[in-house]
Amino acid sequence: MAKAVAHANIALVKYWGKRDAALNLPVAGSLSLTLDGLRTETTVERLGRGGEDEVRLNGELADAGARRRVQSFVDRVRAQASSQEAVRVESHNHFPTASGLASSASAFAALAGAACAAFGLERSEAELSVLARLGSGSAARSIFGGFARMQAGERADGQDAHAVPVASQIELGAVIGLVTGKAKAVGSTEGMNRTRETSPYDRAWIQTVERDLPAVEQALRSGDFDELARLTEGNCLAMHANGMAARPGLIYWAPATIALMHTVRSLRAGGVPTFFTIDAGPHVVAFCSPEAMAEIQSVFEKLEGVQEVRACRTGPGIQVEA
Ligand code: 2P0
Repeated sequence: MAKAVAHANIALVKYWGKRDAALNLPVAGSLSLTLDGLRTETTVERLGRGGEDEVRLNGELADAGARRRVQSFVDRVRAQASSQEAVRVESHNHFPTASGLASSASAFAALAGAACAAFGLERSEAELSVLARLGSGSAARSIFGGFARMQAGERADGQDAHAVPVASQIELGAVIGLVTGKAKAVGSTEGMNRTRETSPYDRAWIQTVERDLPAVEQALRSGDFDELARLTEGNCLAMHANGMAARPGLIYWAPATIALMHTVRSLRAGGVPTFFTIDAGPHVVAFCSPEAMAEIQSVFEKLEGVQEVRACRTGPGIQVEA
């Protein structure tokens, strides 16, 4: 039996648009921070026979949709190993209860590591990142700890579309304000495809990402926190503006989302080093210097509509035990 542990990541420069939907090839790159508090542990056991795989998520048998997604991912690993052996996959998400956070990133990163190890495939981090991307685009970045940049790549087969680690002078923590509400209406995959097909701003969005990526890397390298704040918030708002301009428009925010954004900005105006980002949902992530985490957490906890607050530090890359 093989086991892998991976952590979720939150993007500072967002992935929103695919050039190839089947292979999860992004139109542009992205850049994220892996976080320690959001962990997935996955084991893969070979069953010594063909036939059906067994998939358990958080102790329960997976529904048909989730099982198919896991099974078709493991099929790729079986093909690489020239095997037809069925497997038992068990995956546990150690996430806050209100979640809605990017669990597919840590899930497919951990599954890539555990499945390769179970079938005796030795893979580099770049190769694991290519494989994880086939499960979910953002999972490619969770192979690495700290900051990681996803490369869009140019090849049609996606072999150059993987993440790479990024050096930084800046250490960040993240305080996540989980907003009360129902599961998001439109999933990321559908949301990004709709945006690409119908938003009049999509070209400008891709150009924005191509400008923001090297600028964010430069800000991390030189330790320019204010520039990092300006670029990250701008990139997040541009992604959401692009989604809002799709037909029908995507509105991921709840009232508390907007309250949290204003709170982060007024904390920053008062000298607290923090800035926000938001994924395809209502929750707000306040990136900050680690010393500011406790203060931001206590401010977030008092806001109406905030159900739970989770503070995370920089997380490690994938750990695999064969
Ligand atoms: C990101 N998101 O860069 C962006 C920002 C959500 C908003 O990557 O279709 O679940 O599986 O490749 O990876 C979420 O998209 O999408 C995502 P698929 P994924 O983190």
